[in-house]
Amino acid sequence: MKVLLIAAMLVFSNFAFAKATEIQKVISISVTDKGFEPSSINVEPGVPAVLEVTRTTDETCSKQIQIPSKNIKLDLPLNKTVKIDLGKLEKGEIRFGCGMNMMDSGKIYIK
Ligand SMILES: [Cu+2]
Repeated sequence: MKVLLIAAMLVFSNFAFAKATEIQKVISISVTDKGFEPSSINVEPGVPAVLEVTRTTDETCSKQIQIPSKNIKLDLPLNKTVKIDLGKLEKGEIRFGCGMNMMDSGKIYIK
């Protein structure tokens, strides 16, 4: 009985994992000498999303990315992709910007 229960749990967790990875939305942006590209992104609500950010230039103040509404501030190493789990997106907007939260910025529109 115990074995059956464990087997059932394994099957279920594998199923849940497969489903979660299947519907995950990946949003890829770059930091270039023009800023965040793209800086305006549209996604549908209700989907777990991951933001992948790659800085490809040193000619920018955006050596960090900041997402104030999620209390996120991360270093962006040159030419390395940084993954940020945004969780399930609800209707609205998520603003992101450089480490100083100044000129370079962009928005994810969830609608
Ligand atoms: Cu800046």
